[in-house]
Amino acid sequence: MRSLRLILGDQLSHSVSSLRDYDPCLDVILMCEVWDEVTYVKHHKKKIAFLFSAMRHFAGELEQKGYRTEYTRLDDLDNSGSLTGEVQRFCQKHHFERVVVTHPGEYRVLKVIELWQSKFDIPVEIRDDDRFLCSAEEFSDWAKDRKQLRMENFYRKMRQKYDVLMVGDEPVGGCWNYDIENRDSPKKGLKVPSPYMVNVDEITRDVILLVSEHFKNHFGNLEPFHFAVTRDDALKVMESFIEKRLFSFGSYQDSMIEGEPWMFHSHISFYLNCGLLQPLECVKAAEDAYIKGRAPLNAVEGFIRQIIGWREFVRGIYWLKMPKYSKQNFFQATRKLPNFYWTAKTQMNCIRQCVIETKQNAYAHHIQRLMVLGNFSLLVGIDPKYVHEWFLIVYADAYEWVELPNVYGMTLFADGGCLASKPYAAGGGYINKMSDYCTNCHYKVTKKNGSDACPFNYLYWAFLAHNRQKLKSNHRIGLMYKSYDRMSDDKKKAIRDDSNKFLSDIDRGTFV
Ligand code: FAD
Ligand code: DLZ
Ligand code: SF4
Repeated sequence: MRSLRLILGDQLSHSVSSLRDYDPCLDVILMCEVWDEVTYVKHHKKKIAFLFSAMRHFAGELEQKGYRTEYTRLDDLDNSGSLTGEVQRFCQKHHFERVVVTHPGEYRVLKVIELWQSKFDIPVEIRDDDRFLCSAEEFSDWAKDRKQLRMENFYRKMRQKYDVLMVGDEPVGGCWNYDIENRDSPKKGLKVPSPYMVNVDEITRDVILLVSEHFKNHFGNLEPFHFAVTRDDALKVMESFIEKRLFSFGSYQDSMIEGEPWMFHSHISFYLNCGLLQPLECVKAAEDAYIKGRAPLNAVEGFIRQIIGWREFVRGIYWLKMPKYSKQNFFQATRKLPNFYWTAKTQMNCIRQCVIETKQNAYAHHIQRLMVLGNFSLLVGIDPKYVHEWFLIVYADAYEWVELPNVYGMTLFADGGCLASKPYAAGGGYINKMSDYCTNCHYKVTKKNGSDACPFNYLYWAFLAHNRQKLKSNHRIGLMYKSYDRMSDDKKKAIRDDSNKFLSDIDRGTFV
């Protein structure tokens, strides 16, 4: 059957299900750069350049392998500007008998694709995305009849299923989770290896030019650009992580150092999420390093948990709960996102550093996202839809299936505890323990109240007090209310006053 095989921008895997049973005599592959996908939110310039360059390289590889490939460039004159428009155009051009596509990563795109069958009067086959380690059906089976969905239980099941770090039915080392060993503060003078950098080639140079011409008003710096844009280079990034960073990944997983955006993290989310790397090969490479004695268990287990645990778990939640998931707002937060999330113009050094690095790299590591940028938006009550939009725009690894549950579930508790057991709220003490940001800050992290006190300190208590009815029965937060209740009335008033002033300055746009 003469088939149009559509490959989306995050489906850049030679093993992708839409390519299976490709008929070289009849079929054509379609990949397209389209205005709608680039602008439905105004993605970071580096994210667009990364994806377009990776798409162009992938299309080149397909052609070299002998696949007939149609590739629409953003500035092609006949580009209709949307996925729907491009599929329609090519269906007319080649008279296909069906469209084959792998299940998209976003609910929004799925709804668009589901309209094609009736719109174009042609069968549309949506195939499972089996590049993930747990299908939506398997996750839904696991979730069925459970009172609570917790990553830890899911993770253990995945360890067993894929026989990773197991001795028979037991976890290697006797424990499933070594998180307790993964909370070192950054030591003074800690040497962080520089990240693996790929040189820009002609294809990437063209794309950088294209993005700089068309998307001037999008957030972010295009250069320097050193992401991998091919599978070969993505593999090198992964190998370099295993060799140079994995050893310390566990210990410094939660640490932040000013001027060290990459720390001991792997920087592979860009490649995993667009299909250049596969999750199991990364997991196996880390396990192998442990077996060969090249990395300790706390680091290897921690890394593997992120991939077969968190990554699959958040995807499971996304497909289980959409579309209602994106409408939730447990704390009924309504505030707008402060402008300094775009400009970095704030005297709160932790936020300034994280925004500067995000703008430069389209990357920030997990604790910067969760405990600085996310924590602040939780404490001040920013409407989840604005936080979601920001996180989807600014990171080169952001697609809704992974970004939304991390923002709504893990960071903002907007889902009321479906994904996480408690809100990740923290005062300045946490940021001070895990980073050196406070040393260069205008505010004093040791001061709890007053105009020069660290805002996280009073905002934390004000957040708890304000949401008491909703949180008091949460056993992981309950203890904090005991501490709050022991405070004097004067102290509570100071927290309220500082917080109210801060929030009204934020609302007026006068806070820096
Ligand atoms: P490492 O720290 O080296 O971890 C290894 C891999 O584990 C990552 O590449 C990623 O694939 C996976 N992983 C780790 N944590 C998570 C997690 N919480 N959820 C899913 N996968 C995880 N990750 C994205 O891939 N895309 C996003 O849009 C995204 N948005 C986030 C938004 C917020 C508010 C928060 C708190 C987290 C978000 N994450 C997101 C998860 C995590 O921060 C990133 O996966 C990680 O920072 C990517 O950097 P890395 O590859 O160096 O990760
Ligand atoms: C994120 C993105 C961007 C910026 N551009 C394109 C594009 O031009 N063509 C395309 O096929 N995909 C693009 N994507 C990814 C999609 O917006 C979408 O996030 C994924 O395909 C998941 O459904
Ligand atoms: Fe951030 Fe507070 Fe530390 Fe300043 S003092 S860097 S605002 S935690």
